[in-house]
Amino acid sequence: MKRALVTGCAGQDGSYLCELLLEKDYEVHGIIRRSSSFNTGRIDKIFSKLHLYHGDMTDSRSLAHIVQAAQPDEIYHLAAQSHVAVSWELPEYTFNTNATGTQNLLEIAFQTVPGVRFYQAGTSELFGGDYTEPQNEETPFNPKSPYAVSKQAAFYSARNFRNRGMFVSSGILFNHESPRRGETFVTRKIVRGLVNIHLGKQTELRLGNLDAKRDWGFAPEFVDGMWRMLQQDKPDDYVLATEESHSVRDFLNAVSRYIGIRWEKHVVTDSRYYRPSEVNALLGDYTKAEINLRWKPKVRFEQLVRIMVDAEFHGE
Ligand code: NAP
Ligand code: G4F
Repeated sequence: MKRALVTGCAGQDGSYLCELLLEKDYEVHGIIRRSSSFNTGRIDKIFSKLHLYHGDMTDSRSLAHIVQAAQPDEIYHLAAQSHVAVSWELPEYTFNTNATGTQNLLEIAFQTVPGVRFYQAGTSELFGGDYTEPQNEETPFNPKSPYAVSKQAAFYSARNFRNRGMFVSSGILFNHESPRRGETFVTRKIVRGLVNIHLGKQTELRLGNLDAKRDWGFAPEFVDGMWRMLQQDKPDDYVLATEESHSVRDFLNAVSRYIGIRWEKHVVTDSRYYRPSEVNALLGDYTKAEINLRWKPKVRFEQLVRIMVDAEFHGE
């Protein structure tokens, strides 16, 4: 039986990945954070099957203890301060968690379980959003937020450990969403807000830039891609995306059409949700993943919208 350690196992991706690994008969170890209220809602259904540890990416002693105890064959490093807008308010914490924390975890893994296979959660935010051509593994980085800077540092830490002989692969993942997406990310915020408005529980929805474009995929398919990266003969970097880009306004239109309401009557643009520097448009090219990993997304934009709206009405 293979053993996996998942950091950020209670997050959107972590929860789907733990389910996938359990289905594949892995022994799954996961790191959760101490919180004053319940923060394990996404993994409640599989809670008893997981080996859970309290830890924090800013506490390297806790990480050393956990890696030693879990003795993983594979590490999926997903824990991060993952909110781009919040990273301007918490730049130091974001860097400590995402960059220094990753460097420390890699060092600990290298010392403790040198044969481990390591997945690093990289992001399309690295590209900066000003390219007109689809972005792939060769596209230069242009990080535009404290979050993206921290993820660029983590990306190169991962590279350095690969150069030292460790099996370390980085996914450069474009946005991926699901009914488990955090409520403050734009897709879930829109779905939740418009469903609540439809049900008479909310009167308005406050949003920022409606013109930004993203390449939105379905999270369960993306965690399958992470697993595939660690099953290859050699470590490498891979873009996962859908090769379709839509604006926030398109997302509002699609949700409204499906629910049968007019968002224009309820949405208020609020400067609070604009960013000091915006990533205007992202569009990924997943050719390399399709060839090497045999990975291809099936859920397209309209279906993603339907999955999220249906779950908001009826539960997952
Ligand atoms: P998420 O839902 O925000 O989950 C992040 C997880 O990390 C949460 O469980 C969180 O704990 C945990 N965490 C945060 N700070 C931590 C710390 N200091 N120590 C330990 N754990 C900490 O994010 P996600 O969407 O699943 O994304 C997973 C990873 O992929 C992240 O690294 C993200 O940056 C990256 N990524 C995501 C996307 C996307 O579109 N979803 C795209 C590209 C890359 P709590 O549950 O207690 O908050
Ligand atoms: O949903 P978002 O907050 O996601 P963003 O910034 O693209 O980041 C997500 O995807 C990255 C991959 O590219 C991940 F690395 C990262 O961890 C995270 O998962 O915002 C999407 C777009 C932005 O352009 C933002 O300005 O939506 C725009 N937006 C407009 N109104 C809003 C809002 N975003 C949020 N969160 N809230 C709004 O009210």
